[in-house]
Amino acid sequence: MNDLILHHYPESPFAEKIRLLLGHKQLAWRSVIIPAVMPKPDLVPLTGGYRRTPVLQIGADVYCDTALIARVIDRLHPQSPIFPDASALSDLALAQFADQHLFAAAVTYAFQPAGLASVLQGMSEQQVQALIEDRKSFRKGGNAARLPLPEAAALLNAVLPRLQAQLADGRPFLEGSAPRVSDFCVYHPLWFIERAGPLAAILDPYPALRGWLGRMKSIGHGSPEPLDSADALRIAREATPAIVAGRSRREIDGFGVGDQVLIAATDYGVDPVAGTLVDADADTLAIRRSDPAAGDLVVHFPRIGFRLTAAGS
Ligand SMILES: N[C@@H](CCC(=O)N[C@@H](CS)C(=O)NCC(=O)O)C(=O)O
Repeated sequence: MNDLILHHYPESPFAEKIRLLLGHKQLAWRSVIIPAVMPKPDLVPLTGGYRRTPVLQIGADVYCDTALIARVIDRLHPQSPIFPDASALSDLALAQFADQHLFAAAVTYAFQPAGLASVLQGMSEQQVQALIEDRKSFRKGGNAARLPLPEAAALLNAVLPRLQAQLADGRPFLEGSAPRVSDFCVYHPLWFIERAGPLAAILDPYPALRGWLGRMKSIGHGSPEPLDSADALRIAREATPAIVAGRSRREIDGFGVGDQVLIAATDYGVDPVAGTLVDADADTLAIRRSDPAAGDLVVHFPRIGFRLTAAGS
């Protein structure tokens, strides 16, 4: 019941961030492959509407967004911590920068015509069209526009030499001898660029960076075992959500435990999730909800990057 169940698909960079973290912790985990486009009929009953990739399920607890998923895995499996100093602002800042800006630049860069064939390898013409249509509606209502190519290239040209410089003293990882959260967050956008055929040459002038990419890749994915999505729903139905602390932030957000609320990402994939607020602190929000297929659940979100509103608003 306490198995870590990752709902993901192989081509997702954010999923790769978490697969690699599971490898870093040398964990066994269950792997549910979900569709890359809507509909996601066995995922949405778990999340209540959130559709982004990946999602972590532990019994009847569902964790959305890799910023939170990474913290949860680090807390439950504290060996080789990637947040050795939980209050360090530098970890949070570099992680957010990479997940948001470096990722956006990598996607625009890799989706140039010269990279498309490699990035979309194995997909039929029909699947490619479905992906394009899906991603248009995915961005609707969010505050993150797609980054134009000149800006994406400018960002990469500013960041890549700095990563090279940071690693040039021979340190194995960005902050020293062991990987921290920033390594995983910087890795997944560059992993995506590496998959973009001839466009991956943008990494060639940076040998220390290439060496670091190889070290990160060799961490591997731990020990995944396939799990059917119907079994993941059954596991949720048969489990009881972990008791959450029940903290309230009424004085800050205007909401308290017991309120009916909606929670939605602000950048893209903004589908709201409705439920009863059960926990809220500076870093996390959690709501309780029920679903006929998945039973009673608690769905958890990071606080940063999510909007909390009253149900019916
Ligand atoms: N901030 C989110 C971003 C996740 C994200 O952008 N995931 C992409 C895949 S890499 C996605 O959801 N794409 C649409 C989909 O899979 O339906 C996180 O850290 O989990």
